[in-house]
Amino acid sequence: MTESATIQKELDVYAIRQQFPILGREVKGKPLVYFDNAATSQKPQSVIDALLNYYTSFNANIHRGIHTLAEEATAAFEQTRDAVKEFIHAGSREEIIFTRGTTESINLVAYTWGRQNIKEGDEVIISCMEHHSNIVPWQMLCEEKKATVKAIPINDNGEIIFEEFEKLLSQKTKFISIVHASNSLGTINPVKKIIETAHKKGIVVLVDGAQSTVHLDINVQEMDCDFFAFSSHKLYGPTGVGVLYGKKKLLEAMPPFQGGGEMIKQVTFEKTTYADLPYKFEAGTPNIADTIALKTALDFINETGKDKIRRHENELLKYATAQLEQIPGLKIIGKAKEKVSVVSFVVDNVHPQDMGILLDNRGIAVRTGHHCTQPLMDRFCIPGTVRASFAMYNTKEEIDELVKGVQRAVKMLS
Ligand code: 7TS
Repeated sequence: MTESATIQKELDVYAIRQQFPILGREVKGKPLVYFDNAATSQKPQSVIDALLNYYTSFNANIHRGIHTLAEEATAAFEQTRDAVKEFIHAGSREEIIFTRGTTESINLVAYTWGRQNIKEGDEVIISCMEHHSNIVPWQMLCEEKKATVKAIPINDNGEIIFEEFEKLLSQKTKFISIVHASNSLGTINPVKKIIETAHKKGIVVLVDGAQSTVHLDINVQEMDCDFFAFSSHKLYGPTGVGVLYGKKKLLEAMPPFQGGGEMIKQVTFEKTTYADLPYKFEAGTPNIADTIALKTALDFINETGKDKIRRHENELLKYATAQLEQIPGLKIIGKAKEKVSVVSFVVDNVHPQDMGILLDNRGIAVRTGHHCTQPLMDRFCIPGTVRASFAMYNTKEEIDELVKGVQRAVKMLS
């Protein structure tokens, strides 16, 4: 038995596939090959059942009712907070704030910590490979405050140039917001080293974990980040839920994000006092059903085993890279030493969108375009890429289909 066969057996990818009902469907008369996992992952039956179970058995608003349904819903909602705390190894459950997703988590920090702490002339550092959701909130903040956003350059492999990062740091630097794993390149950034360097200068750091949380072990205490943001829907969980982790001391000192119910201690027309953490940042009725089902998704990942998943995904990444690289005229964008399972590529004389359409005709779902990282595309002087991103349920046979599809498309289009 080959090494790769052993690894596949270890994960039992075919048993896993059985748990994702959508993988049984056809697209354009062909079995679906779903390679758009960096955009959103598919959901296992247990997550779908958790949603159904909530609405059929204990739908109620949380934190306010004393009746049985409200108590059950509140308990389930709060269990997800505990599960998230364990999943990212946070120090306390008060540091886990539920949001709508990574985008809202980053905006929350920009609007609260940012508005409170960024002053005229200050600098916020991001990198060249950020998703727009980790660029635009900082631009909006800096425009308001007459501060500046600066971007860390990257090399041709798509890796941060650390010396250039160090050169950007000055007395003016107040905040760094950096992606852990790039959605367009797959690059895993050395966030621990960045944080260590930043903290020596008293700079606060947010890590965008939208792409890393599903692939890597996350330990926010070991990483020592000040904030960490991610989305449930890229983690086999439902859409509409995200998490902001923040160090308690920072969260306590921050003003609330939105005002409303749930986030208050007492309201009078003269003065309102705010709720304790984490509720200070959770105004209004939250996304109860999807938050509850997020725990089921985390359980699913834990039961499958993150180590096993990572080994399998690394195998897929290696295999896809090697196969695709053999296609004449194809160039992989993003060749960092440390990568998550994302392969982005361009082909001479072939527009990514045309490639995407032809692959879809064969039932293969890839992402094409700039992937909400326009400055990164500018860095590589390309309009966009074709991106295949792999999850635990993908197989080498599916990659073979992709390679065949790309080869055919190249013949037709170039
Ligand atoms: N940060 C990164 C690194 C991302 O990849 C994404 C979404 C976000 C932030 C925003 O996450 P959201 O859940 O709030 O939307 N990335 C992608 C993608 O690559 N294709 O579609 C969405």
